[in-house]
Amino acid sequence: MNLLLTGDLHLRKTNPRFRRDDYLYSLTKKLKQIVIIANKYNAVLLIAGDIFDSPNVGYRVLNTVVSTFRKLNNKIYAVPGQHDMLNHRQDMSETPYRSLELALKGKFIDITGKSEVIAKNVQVYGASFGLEPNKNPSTKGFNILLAHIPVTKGEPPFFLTDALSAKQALRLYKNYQCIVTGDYHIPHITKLKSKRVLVNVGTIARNTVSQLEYNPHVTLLNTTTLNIKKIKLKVQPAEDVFNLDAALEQKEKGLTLDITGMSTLIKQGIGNEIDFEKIALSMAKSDNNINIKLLKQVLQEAKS
Ligand SMILES: [Mn+2]
Repeated sequence: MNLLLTGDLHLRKTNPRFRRDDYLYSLTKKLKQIVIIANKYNAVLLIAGDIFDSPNVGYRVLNTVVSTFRKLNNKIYAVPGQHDMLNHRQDMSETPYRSLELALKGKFIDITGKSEVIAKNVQVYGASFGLEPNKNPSTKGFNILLAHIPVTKGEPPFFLTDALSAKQALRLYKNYQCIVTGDYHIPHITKLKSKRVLVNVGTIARNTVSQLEYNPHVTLLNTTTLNIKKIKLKVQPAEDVFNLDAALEQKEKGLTLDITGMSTLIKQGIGNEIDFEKIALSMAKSDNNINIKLLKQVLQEAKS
């Protein structure tokens, strides 16, 4: 059977910084492409969390997803990410994620903490953000783990304290033939000789100017042949959707520190001694909108 893998959709109606298009309209076009691709390949859609950017995205976003996903011929299996949750709580009863499940009853399956047979000898197990995935699936055959856990391609950077490398995840969840993860926004695939595979889906949305070169895609996987195909989503050129002049101006001022990223790092650092300089410089390295020279100057001045 065919599976279409995606996640980290981060649907919202407000524009991320420097985006100047109608962002929800652009996201909707991507959702429609995903539906067309899933139907073309007769695939079941797996969503590895963070469908919504926050539980407060509003009805327009919710209604857009409901009406778009209604056109899917097959089922959707999903787990919530922290962005779908209210204050990181497992109780989804006050979230658009739950409304989506109710609106698409029988079609959209929240597989958190559960498992389901989706084809002969193919089972999917789910773990939401914050829930430890089941290490011992009770079934034989092709077991799939769908989880919202941070998995990096190689060794995780120091500030992602709870992340696993793809190899670690494949070892830890060794009773799964296929592991599908969301949370870490950079997509990657690791395939072992033993015919086991990990797919970290990657985000479909370019929501920061550091992603100008990023090509959003979805991943098609056949459970029998284990063939994998990356299918690019059509997107508008970066210069049409981003206000590059404003981004450049900010870069010159050295002011585009990613505040959300910063606060996440600080939260992760609680309990340890927080080294702001290390954190800031490390973030600057991965974000080409930060003027490192200027940042160093500011840090130097702060210390003196
Ligand atoms: Mn995410």
